[in-house]
Amino acid sequence: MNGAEHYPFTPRPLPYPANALCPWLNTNTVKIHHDSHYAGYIKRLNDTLKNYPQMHHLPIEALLIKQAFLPDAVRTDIRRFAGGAFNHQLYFECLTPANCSKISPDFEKIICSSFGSIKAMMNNLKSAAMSVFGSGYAYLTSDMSGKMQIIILHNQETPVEQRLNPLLPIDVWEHAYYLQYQNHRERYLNSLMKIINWKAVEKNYYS
Ligand code: MN3
Repeated sequence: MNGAEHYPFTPRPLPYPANALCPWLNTNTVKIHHDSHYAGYIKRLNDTLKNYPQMHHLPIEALLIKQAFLPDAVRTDIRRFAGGAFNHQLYFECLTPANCSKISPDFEKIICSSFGSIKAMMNNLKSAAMSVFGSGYAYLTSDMSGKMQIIILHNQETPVEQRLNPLLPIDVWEHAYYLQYQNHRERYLNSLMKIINWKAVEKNYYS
């Protein structure tokens, strides 16, 4: 996250063309998810913050961490919209065209020390994502000691609220896949695993 970003927030552009993830995620699915859902969270976050100049210097992550100190009237909205903005920025950054999806040998060692193998990590991530009931995420995270763990979050909750380092969000809100996969969440997940930007996930691990 770029700490210099603050109100009024602007949506970050996709880090690749909207058709770059085809056929695993088709152009319309990516475009609508980014331009409508993600950008909508940014807009609603700005609308919520408009009359609260005392929060205009805060980056998204700080808004999430400082929730307890926020005015009661806007706390829930900020949690939802800042959370939605945060999770989506990370989601789009963590995807890449399939030919660029590769885990480095160094990062593989770290993954193996937490999960035993890459395969076990991917299987755990997929089954966590399958088990989310309603809207939410399966999230690859790491704790203060660097150990990775997979958690399930509902709606637009974020790992930073639990003081966990967010590495990779798997968005299983229906808006993330319904257009292309309808109710076949597992097919979406199988496709998503082919287009994970592991270089970005590794960068998140060290940041
Ligand atoms: Mn989404």
